[in-house]
Amino acid sequence: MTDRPLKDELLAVALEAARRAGELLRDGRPADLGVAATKTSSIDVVTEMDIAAEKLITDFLAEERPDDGLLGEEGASTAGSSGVRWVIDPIDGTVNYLYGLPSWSVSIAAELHGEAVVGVVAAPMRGETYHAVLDEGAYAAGERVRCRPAPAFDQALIGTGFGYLTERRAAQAEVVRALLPRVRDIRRAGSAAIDLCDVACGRLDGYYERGLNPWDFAAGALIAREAGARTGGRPGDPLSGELAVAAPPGLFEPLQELLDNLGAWHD
Ligand code: LIP
Repeated sequence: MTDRPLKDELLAVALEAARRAGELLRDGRPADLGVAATKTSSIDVVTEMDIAAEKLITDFLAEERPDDGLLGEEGASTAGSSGVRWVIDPIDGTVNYLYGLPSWSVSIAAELHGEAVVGVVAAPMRGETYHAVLDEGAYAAGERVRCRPAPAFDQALIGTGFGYLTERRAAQAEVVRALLPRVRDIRRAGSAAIDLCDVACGRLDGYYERGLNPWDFAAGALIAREAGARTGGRPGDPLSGELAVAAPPGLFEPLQELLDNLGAWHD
């Protein structure tokens, strides 16, 4: 059990870090923003703003909570000694940010002994910040949110995303091809953290993706669960890079089963 003062402190620190990074990214985006580097492929890009935002966040966290561990998409990695580890995606939806599309976010989660206890996702271009504290519900712009009740499967609006490697993208395309005729529609918005928060807010009925990293889902998955959604991977497995599924009970189970049968968990 996480004590009250610690929960309150972790939430306040995460909200302020996300606010500061979101402000930098929204107001400081260079008009001529380009690709600073690539990672797993030529389309897996990093900008100077990803790096700057992660530095802003990690410097702030080091001031506020110097004994905590860090794991960030752009390289932050320290063990810490407090039992708290911050899991940071400074820009989730980097390609959207690079192109000037609005669907990007700052995702910050605090884990205590490996369990996410606080999650914050700031979506500056939406003017919204989503947050959750373990066992205390999910909030969007300060208002309590709940996921939609499960619709009939063929009425479900499902979000997803794709990786950066050609072989994986080809396999993911086959899964979408099989799924699309069975559901209301598919949305591919480009930020896993926002997709998970959209499940929490009832703006998507469900979401799935293969190939996410911990920083993509750590905060958003907690927010989705605290809004009443189930999250997981293959049947019986937790949500992971192998497969991430999030949806309200009643939709989660048939979606998870179909995705497993379609091989959404492998390339
Ligand atoms: C992104 C994810 C998104 C996925 C993209 C990319 P990034 O994270 O949030 O769901 O479909 O391919 O991985 O790289 O922008 O932090």
